[in-house]
Amino acid sequence: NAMFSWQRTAFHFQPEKNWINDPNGPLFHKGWYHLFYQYNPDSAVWGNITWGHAVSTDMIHWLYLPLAMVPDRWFDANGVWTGSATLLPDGQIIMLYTGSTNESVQVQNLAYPANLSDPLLLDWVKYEGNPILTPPSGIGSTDFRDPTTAWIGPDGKWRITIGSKFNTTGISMVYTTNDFINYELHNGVLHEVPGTGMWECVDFYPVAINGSKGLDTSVNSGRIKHVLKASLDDTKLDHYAIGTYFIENETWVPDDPTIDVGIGLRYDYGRYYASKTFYDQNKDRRILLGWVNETDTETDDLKKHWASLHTIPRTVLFDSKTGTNLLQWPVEEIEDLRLNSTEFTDVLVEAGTIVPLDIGTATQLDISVDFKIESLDTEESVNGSSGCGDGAVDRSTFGPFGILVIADESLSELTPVYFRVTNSTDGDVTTYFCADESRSSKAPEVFKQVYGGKVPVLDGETYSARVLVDHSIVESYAQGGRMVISSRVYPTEAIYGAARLFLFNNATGVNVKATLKIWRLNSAFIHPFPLDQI
Ligand code: DQQ
Repeated sequence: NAMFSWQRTAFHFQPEKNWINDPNGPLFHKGWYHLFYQYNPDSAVWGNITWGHAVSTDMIHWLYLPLAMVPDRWFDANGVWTGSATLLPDGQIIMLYTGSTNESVQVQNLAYPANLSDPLLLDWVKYEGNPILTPPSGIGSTDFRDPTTAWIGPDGKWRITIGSKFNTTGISMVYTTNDFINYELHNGVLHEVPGTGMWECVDFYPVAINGSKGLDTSVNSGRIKHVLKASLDDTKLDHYAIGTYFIENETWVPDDPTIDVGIGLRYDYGRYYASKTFYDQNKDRRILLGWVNETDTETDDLKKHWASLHTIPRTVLFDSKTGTNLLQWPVEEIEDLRLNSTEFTDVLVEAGTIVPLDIGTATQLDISVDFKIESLDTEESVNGSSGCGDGAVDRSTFGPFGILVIADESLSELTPVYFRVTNSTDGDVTTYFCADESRSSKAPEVFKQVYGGKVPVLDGETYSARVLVDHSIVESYAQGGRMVISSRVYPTEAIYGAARLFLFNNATGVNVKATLKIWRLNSAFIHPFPLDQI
């Protein structure tokens, strides 16, 4: 079906057709990255949830494999829901996942590969004794899901954490186990935050305070911190916080209680949910995968026969410069898609102007841009319109300035990705990074939003962004990955060869200079694994 075919992405992971949601059980095994995912094999809306499966050697060029697990047992009859993998020191692979039972009770189940020597891990065995965990007393039967990757303590016991809620308090419970069959519930929670509601897809992992390597989930010594992430069911936002894990009493304490889980930082200030990290032992890095859903209508999704996608996998590191946030960055393998590049140096963009960037068709791009602002001398005179304001049309002294992506020649459709700097009377400079979808599509009934928030810019830094453009998704990274925004856009004019790229400066008080390197990106040609050839 060619309906809206220009909205299909070229290098983001999507199934061939139908509905996808959360990434599940990512792992690296015998030369292959494995991605499992929440998948409806029958329709472009959520339901009949099974585990789809794909492999890749670089997390970009994925190959679809047959379904890994389907809802065929009483303990997962209403869905094989989200789960995580744990690689044991002896080479075994443990897969823990949530089953929605025949009575729609959320339980945890154990599965493992039938044949570890198969690099493709095609066959999965569900443990006969499932479920291995049922909702503990005091926990609602539909508030108990998404087990994490396990980590091992000095006592030789493995731990997992599972999100839930108690009234309106979001919580994460800890279980210990020796064999992944018998578990003990720890008395007291790993963490809780009042008012944040049900915690889905909890993730918990160490990050090094210095250095550029990721850490195995069990690392708990040296100069490290622990990240706790929850996907908030009430708001559909992924919130993380950085803190310290005390294994002696199985608690985690945020560095700054005012930016605790669910009330502070987000992985992505756009459309993004149900993410999960894993430690990639192949390249010593921690990789973050996330789900981005559609913002068009369900009717359109049914017509086009597909819905949702995953972001480009991102490496995750602690930001040792700010000490307060993570850094996310597209995996280096995406750079293998780079075709020809065009460079622009110190392009002057005067206040109130738009400058076209002559790069040809602009539907698949990897953009690096640096802005220098002429001066920040005057005080900001912005009245009331702070942050991202009402979008890129909302002018103030020092912004917004940025780029217009997925724009047509006549600017009838465009998506500004931009910075806005404010300078208060007391001399505090604040920078916001934003993406404005409000003019991104002429199609009716598309949900269009202005996304964004504050991004730390340190002394001497320019305003820098990396933007990945792929037909109907724009992933924008500011200041080396301190802040990320993923947007879905549904152009009707700015499609195929009609899509263009522009610089803009809508500040009233300053000129800016932009330096860019722009690569056209190849498609990843994601397709079925040629199983008949092996
Ligand atoms: N998606 C799964 C659940 C999880 C939710 C069901 C988050 O396990 O809590 O498809 O998107």
